[in-house]
Amino acid sequence: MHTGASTVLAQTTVVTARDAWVREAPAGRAVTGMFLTVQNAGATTRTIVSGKASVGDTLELHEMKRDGGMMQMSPVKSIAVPANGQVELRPGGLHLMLFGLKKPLVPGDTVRVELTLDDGTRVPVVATVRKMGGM
Ligand SMILES: [Cu+2]
Repeated sequence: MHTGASTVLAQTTVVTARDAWVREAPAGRAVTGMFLTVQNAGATTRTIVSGKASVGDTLELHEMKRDGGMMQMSPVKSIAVPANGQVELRPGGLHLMLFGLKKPLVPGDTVRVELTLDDGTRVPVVATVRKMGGM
């Protein structure tokens, strides 16, 4: 049986995103957090160096750290995605921050984000907006 070009692996997608969600942003709120799991099926550790979102002006990579009893949030330069592993971005830890939202984000909305890796690869992410406090 001749199957022709049956190999559908047109893309060499090694780093992929899953379970992506964005915290809802009511009218008047121009900043929100985004959370997801990034998987790396490759043998080389990759790092996320930047990203952009369709709904906002800028995207920053952040982490939450406990600083003497207080949770403090600060930008980080990059987020490593270990070889043959994954990194989880979640509330209270590493996360993405969207700034300059152009309109309110309502639960159920879809947000498209593109992450850029250290080797120039772009990782498309489709995230769903979830209720505030719905973790
Ligand atoms: Cu943040």
